[in-house]
Amino acid sequence: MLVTIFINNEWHKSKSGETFLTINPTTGEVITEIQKGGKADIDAAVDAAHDAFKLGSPWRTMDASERGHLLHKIADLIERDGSYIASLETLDNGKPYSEAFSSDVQFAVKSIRYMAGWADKDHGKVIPADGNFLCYTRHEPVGVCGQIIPWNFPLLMFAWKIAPALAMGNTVVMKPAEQTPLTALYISQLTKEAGLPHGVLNVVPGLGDAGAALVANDKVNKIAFTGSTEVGLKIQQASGVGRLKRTTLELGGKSPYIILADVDIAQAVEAAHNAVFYNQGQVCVSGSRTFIQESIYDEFVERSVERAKKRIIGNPFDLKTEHGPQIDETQMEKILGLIKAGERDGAKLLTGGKRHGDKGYFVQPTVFGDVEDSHVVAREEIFGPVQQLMKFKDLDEIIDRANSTNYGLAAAVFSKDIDTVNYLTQAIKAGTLWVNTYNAIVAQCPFGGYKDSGHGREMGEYGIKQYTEVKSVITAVHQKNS
Ligand code: TXE
Repeated sequence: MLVTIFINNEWHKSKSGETFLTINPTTGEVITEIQKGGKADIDAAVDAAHDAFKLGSPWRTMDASERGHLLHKIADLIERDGSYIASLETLDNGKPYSEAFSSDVQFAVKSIRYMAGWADKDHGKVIPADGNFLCYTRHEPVGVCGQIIPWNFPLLMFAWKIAPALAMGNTVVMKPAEQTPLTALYISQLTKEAGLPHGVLNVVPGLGDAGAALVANDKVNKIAFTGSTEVGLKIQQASGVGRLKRTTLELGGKSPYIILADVDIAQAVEAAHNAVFYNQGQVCVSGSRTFIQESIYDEFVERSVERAKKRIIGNPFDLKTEHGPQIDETQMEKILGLIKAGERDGAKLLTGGKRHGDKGYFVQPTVFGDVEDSHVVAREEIFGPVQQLMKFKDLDEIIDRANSTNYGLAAAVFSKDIDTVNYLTQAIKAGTLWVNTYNAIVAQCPFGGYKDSGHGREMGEYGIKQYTEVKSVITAVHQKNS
């Protein structure tokens, strides 16, 4: 049994003595037993973060450039141990090792380095205020940040959350997803090795109740959450009980992927395939409503089915594998249930639709044709390898249909016609809009949602702003002479 609660740079057992199991989704077998953090452990972690944030503490008095330097050291250590970390991620999450190593680990490093650069560059302004005053602003850390992350990109979400918080001088209590605690725990140890002062980053693995205890704790100043819209709504409400906590929420999506008739069909089919099947479809920005202009629809459908049938599914440690298992049995059953609902609604099942094998939680790459907006598979976030192919005629029709969802996380437009592209990019409600590309998520660009996909932005300069308070300092100038 691992001692897995990280508070004040030390490892602890859960106060209740309880544990939970983390499972390898490729086999369904137990990887190890993890300490189950509950309210008492969360409260202890928050106390540690609160103490580390006190005025005059080593963290509060550290030069901003030194905070940046520490983040670079953490990135160096993740690079040093990159293949081990990628292996842990594949073991715990099931994603292909080739992607865990070349994408998740590298992008986590880039994201941390990007935020490290901001540590001593985000500063206030001197403002020409009316009257005999000197007015300037200070950008100050918000305080103790509770961060709750999901299982689809465990390492990357950990990096995305801690990097801006630490760069801006906050302290953190992190609650990783119960399905995938391993990489968060490993990186915690690396932050200690890098020299992060005690109490600045605390990590408490546990279930949803541990997340809820974090949101309820009065010493927490801000909550950053990535996960389902359902839990996001609860967090938003709980963050306003008694106190007003700042929140950033990155929630679900049902992103429209619009393909105009003028595209190179082969390229568009490949891009649409990757947009929905990447990471076994467990991506919040998954291009899960593929709209195709009617004159190319039949050919597009035929090629999409061919491509899905060729997707290489199997052991995620095999470097040829494109497609691993879903995260757990619950998610696998949810996906299979939605596929059945799609068939019941009258969508045409063109390939896949079933569990793959009888070990682990694999779902066959699945393609539905003739999907209508009213079908369940066109409305609900499936979070699995299920592509919805839908036909449209003209631009105004597709704008209405693309926007007719409560989600607004991402969208894509594929066309060679600049006027068409501009017409659509202005009209579609989404936090990220890709043109002739997909899943291009980069550290410098903000990421987040419209509508029920959340609020606030992560990454980029906008992401930094979510981790500071702005203080106006207005000083009387008694002898103004210019
Ligand atoms: O998410 P949850 P689940 C979507 C996707 C998926 C569905 C359910 O559609 O099928 O959500 O997945 C913690 N207070 N996304 O059940 O429950 C939980 O312990 C505080 C989209 O895994 O939202 C975990 O750490 N925290 C998504 C985290 O919230 C609570 C990624 C996410 O779990 C809590 C994942 C509570 N009351 C799923 N209840 C995306 N946006 O990328 C749970 N948690």
